[in-house]
Amino acid sequence: DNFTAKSLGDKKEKTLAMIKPDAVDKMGLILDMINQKGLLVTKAKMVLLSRAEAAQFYIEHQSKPFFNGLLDYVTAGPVVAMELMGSNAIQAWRDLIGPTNPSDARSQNAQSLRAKYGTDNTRNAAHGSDSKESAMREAEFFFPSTGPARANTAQFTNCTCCV
Ligand code: IDP
Repeated sequence: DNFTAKSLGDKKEKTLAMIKPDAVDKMGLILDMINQKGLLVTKAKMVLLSRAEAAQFYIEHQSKPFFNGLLDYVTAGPVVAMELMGSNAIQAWRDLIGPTNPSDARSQNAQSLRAKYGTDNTRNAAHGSDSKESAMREAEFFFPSTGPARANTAQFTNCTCCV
């Protein structure tokens, strides 16, 4: 049995990915990119964030000049939040999405998600946690481990990664 929790080691790293409203119609293509990268989608949900929820999610940016525009953007339609798991999942997903600004993304690697589906510095198609701490906070934001929201949330129980 090679596929035990122990042998998986850092393959068990988790990150929080979010497909932003303007890229939700590309969800199938994005899931293909995730599969190709060898990452597992271990939780997923589509949600329309309230402005207050979006402000909470992006609290670290509350004093930035782009904060209000960012909230307008991420509340303009539903987002798809996913917990991804795999080897160095945080960096692997950030590599897949590319740099914040889609024009930088296009000049670095035309295949990245932001290069393909991003429009400008704000409307850049996707979010990815930037550290283990933010991954934990952001996964807890969308997929709380306690409370009533748990009741109708499916668990990825058949996966030996998730023991
Ligand atoms: P990241 O999403 O690449 O980690 P952050 O600096 O954490 O980038 O910024 C969060 C989000 O805020 C970005 O993804 C983008 O949507 C928006 N944003 C960041 N910098 C700017 C900017 O200079 N102008 C407008 N929007 C920005």
